[in-house]
Amino acid sequence: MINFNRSNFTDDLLVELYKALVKPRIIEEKMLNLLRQGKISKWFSGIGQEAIAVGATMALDEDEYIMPLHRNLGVFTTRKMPFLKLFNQWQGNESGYSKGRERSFHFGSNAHHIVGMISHLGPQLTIANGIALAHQLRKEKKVALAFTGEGGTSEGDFHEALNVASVCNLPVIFLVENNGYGLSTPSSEQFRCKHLADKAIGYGMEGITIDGNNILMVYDTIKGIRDYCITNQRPYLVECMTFRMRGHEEASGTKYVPKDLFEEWSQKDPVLNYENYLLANNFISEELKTGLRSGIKQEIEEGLQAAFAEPPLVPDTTKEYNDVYAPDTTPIIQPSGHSSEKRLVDAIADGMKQAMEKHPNLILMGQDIAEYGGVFKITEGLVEKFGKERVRNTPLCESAILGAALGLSVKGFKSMVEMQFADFVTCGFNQIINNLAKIHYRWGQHADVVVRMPTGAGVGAGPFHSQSNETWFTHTPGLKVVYPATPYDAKGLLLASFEDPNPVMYFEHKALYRGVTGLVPDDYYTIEIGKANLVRQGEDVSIITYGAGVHWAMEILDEQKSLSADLLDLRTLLPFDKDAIEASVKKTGKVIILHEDCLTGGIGGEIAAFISENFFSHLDAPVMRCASLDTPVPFALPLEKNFLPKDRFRQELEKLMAY
Ligand SMILES: Cc1ncc(C[n+]2csc(CCOP(=O)(O)OP(=O)(O)O)c2C)c(N)n1
Ligand SMILES: [Mg+2]
Repeated sequence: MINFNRSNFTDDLLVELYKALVKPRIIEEKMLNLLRQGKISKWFSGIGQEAIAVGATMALDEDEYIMPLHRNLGVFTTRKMPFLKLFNQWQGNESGYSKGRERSFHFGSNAHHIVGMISHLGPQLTIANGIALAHQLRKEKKVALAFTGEGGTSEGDFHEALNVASVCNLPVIFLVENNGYGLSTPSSEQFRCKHLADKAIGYGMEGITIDGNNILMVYDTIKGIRDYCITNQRPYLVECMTFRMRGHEEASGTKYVPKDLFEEWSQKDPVLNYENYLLANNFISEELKTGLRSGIKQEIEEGLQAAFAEPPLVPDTTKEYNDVYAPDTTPIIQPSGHSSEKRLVDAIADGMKQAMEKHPNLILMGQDIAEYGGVFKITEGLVEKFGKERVRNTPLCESAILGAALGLSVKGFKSMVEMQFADFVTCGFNQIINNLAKIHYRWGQHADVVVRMPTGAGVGAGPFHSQSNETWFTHTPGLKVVYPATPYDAKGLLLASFEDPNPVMYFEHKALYRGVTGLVPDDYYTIEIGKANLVRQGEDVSIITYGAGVHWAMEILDEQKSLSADLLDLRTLLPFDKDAIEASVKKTGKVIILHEDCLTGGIGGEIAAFISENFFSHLDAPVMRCASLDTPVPFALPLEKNFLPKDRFRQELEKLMAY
C-alpha cells in the first residue's frame, strides 16, 4: 500500500494528476488487447511505472524539455499529444510524428518539448546537458529532465552526462527509473551500489531515492528539485523505485521474474492506489472516475478508427532523400578585398574567429580549447575575445559533448566540437552516427554542429594520432564530410560548415597545418560544400584526390611537366562532386584516385565504382587507386613513409599512363 501525503496541493491539482495518471494506463490496456489480436507488432509496457512519467512531466513547465525513454508513454500523454497522431506513429503511418521512419517512442516533437530516444538509451542523458546549457546561456529559469532505466546507468553516457552536468553547473534533472530489471538482467547483475542515487556523491551533486509509485511524492520531489536546480544552477539525480509489471516488451515474457515480486508490487499499483485514495477522501467521485475512464476510452476508439482508416504508406524515394538533410540555405559569399599569405592552421583560426563574430549563437566546446588555445592552437585567443561562456573547456568526454552539442542545436544554438585528434572521435562515435546524423530524417530536428577533426599521418605520431578516418563518416547519410587541402579552401569551407544547419565533419590535416601556405582573403567568404576544385587542367589523365594527396600530386606534376593532367581536389567527400568527376573523366579517359586513407573501404573504391558504372565507355584504362597500406599507421618514420602512398603514386601513375 502507498501512503499519500497531499502536502499543500489544491483539490484541483489532485484531480489533474489523477486524470493524467489514468490516461496512459487505459491506452496501454488497449494496446495489449490490440497486440493479442495481432493488430500491432511490438509494445514496451510502462504499466506499473506511470506515476514517474506523469508526476515528473506535471512538475515541469510545459516548455521545459524532457528526454523520455521506451516506457514513458505518460510523458507523451501528459504533454497532450493527440492519441490519433500517437497511434499513427506506432503504426508507422505517414501522419505519425516520424512519417513512418521510426518506431514506438523513438521520435521527438519540439511543439511538445520532447526529444525522443535513440535505441542506445544513454545518449538521451547528454542531450539534456545541451538543452540546460542553452537555458543557462539565455538566462532562462528552466530545467531539462532526462530519463534512464537502472540498466542504462551502466552505460558510459550516464557517467559522462552526470560528470559534465556537475562540472558545468547545469540545471538538469537526471531521473532513474529503477524497475529492477534491464531486459532479463536483475539489478544484482547490473550494479553493486545500494542505491543508484548514491552515485550522485561521486559526481559532487545531490541525489535522492524515492517511491516511484507514489505520484504525489514524485510530483512534489521533482517540483522541489526543479526549483533547486534553477536557483542553484546545479544538476540533481533522482532514483525512483518502481517495478516493471510486464515483460521487457510484450513478446519477451516474464519467466525470469519471481512470481512473488509481481504479487508484492501489484499491491503498490500506482494508478489503483491513487484512485482509491482520492475516492476514499472524496477528492473524486465514482461518477468522475467512470466518466473519465469512458471518455478516454472513447478518444482511443475514435483515434483507432481514424488511424486504421489511414491509407497505406506509399514510399516516395525523392521525399526520403529530401529529408536526410535540413535544407541548406548557406549564402555563397564571394571573397573580396585584401588577401594575406597564411598557413593552413592560421586560415582555420581566422575562419573560427569570423564564424564567432558572424554567429553570436555559436558555442565552442572541446578539451583544452579555451585558455590553452587547443593543442594545435586553432582556438588561441578566442576565449579572451568571446568569453568563457562561448569558448568552453570540457572534461575528457567526447560522447557527452557531442550530445550536448545536439541539445544546444535543439534550442537554436550552433556549436563546434573540437576533437583533440580525429582518432578520439571513436569515443563519441555513437552520438555522431546515430544521433546527429539521423535526427533530421527521423523527426525533422536539425543538428547544427561542426566537428573539427585534426587528422592524418606524416608526423610520426603512431596508430592513435594519425588515422585517416573520413570514410567512417562518408558511409553515414545525414552527415557532411568536408576535407580542405589549402588555406583558401579551409577558411571558406569552415565558414560554410558553420552556416550549414547539418552536422559537418570538418577534417583538417595536421601535417598541412604548418606545411602549406597560400593566399587567404581577409574578409568573410564561403565555399559551397559538395563542390570539387579543378586545381590543374590537362588532357591525358584525371588525378582525383583530396587533403594531402593534392600536394603529393602537385609535386609530381611539377616534376613531370610533359604530363597533361586534370588534378581534381574533391574538397567534400559527402556529398562528393559527381559532375566534376564526370566532366574530367569524359575529357581524359584515364583516372587514378589518390588518398591517404587505407585502400580497402577508402572513398576511392566508391568513386571508382561510380566512374565504372556510369562512364565505362569513356575509359581507356581501368580506374586505378593509390592509397595507404591496409595496416594501422606505424610510428617510426621509415615505416610511416612506407605506409603512406606518396612514393608509390609515381609508379602507379606511370603504370596507368603506359596502359
Ligand atoms: C547500447 C544498447 N545496448 C543494448 C540494448 C538492448 N536493450 C534495450 S532496452 C534494454 C534494457 C534497458 O534496461 P533499463 O535501462 O533498466 O530500462 P527498462 O527497460 O527497465 O525500462 C536493453 C539491454 C540497447 N537498446 N542499447
Ligand atoms: Mg530497468
